[in-house]
Amino acid sequence: MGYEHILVEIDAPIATVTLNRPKVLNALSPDLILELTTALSELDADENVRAVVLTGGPTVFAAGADIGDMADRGPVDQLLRDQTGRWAPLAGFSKPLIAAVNGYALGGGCEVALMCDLIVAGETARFGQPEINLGIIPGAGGTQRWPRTAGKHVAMEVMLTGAPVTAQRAYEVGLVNKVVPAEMTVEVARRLARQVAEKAPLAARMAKEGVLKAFESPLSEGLASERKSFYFLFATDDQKEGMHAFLEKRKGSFKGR
Ligand code: DAK
Repeated sequence: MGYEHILVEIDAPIATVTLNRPKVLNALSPDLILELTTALSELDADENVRAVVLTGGPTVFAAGADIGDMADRGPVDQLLRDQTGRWAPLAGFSKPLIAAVNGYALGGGCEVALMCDLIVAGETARFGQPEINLGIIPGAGGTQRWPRTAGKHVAMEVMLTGAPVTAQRAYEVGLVNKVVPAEMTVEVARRLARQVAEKAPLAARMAKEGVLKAFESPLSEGLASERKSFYFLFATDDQKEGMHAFLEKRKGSFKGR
């Protein structure tokens, strides 16, 4: 399918999705969100793709939801447009998803980055939730994912002041994995994606599921779930391949089976 607001490049085993509305700093219009979630659903189903990089390109990640599109809407408009599952293909993406962030990641843009599994930030990156300046609050998980990632007080500061944090501060509070020169952001994220894509895909999937489960469940439930995934992986060809490859002193070749 051809897209108007995003670019999708597949270079198996990785893919890169680039948000592409530069004139409005990649503001997340409903059309862009639909294209993004459609593309992610397709990439999730494509067995040749094992990890995905999501970026806004060299200067901006995304300045948030499209304010022009929201300004005169009422609560019922929001409710009806926010159909269940609007963000599900992103939040529920089963493969490793790596955000490559340069420049602003604000509002919904920051929430999109927070839904990714790893974040590579260029030195120019700024992460923030400025919704309070518009008389609203985050609506795509910001109030929940910030404290779970960076802790209560950083989350409060970001929500209540509306001021973004720098890439360096985001790194220090554990929001991002790496800070790199801005011109390297996408390349470093792709390198990371290729590294992850070499691993056994089902193990990567279960590892991701396990970590996300930690945010949703009591410890005992998370541990029980982890154990079941662990047992399950012994039914895969890739577990046999991985262990025999180790014993035979060669690199494992994983098929996702
Ligand atoms: N929406 C629409 N247009 C935007 C935009 C946005 N979020 N951000 C920037 N633009 C446009 C500007 O209007 C400007 O357009 P022209 O004037 O050239 O036509 C162009 O992009 C360049 O922006 P600036 O001239 O302002 O550029 P600066 O470098 O001076 O400033 C800035 C960059 C990022 C600091 C500034 O543009 C800014 O403050 N932008 C707004 C950031 C913001 O408030 N973001 C939060 C939006 S609220 C939901 C879930 C989530 C959400 C909503 C619903 N549901 C579940 C239903 C999320 C809400 C939000 O994200």
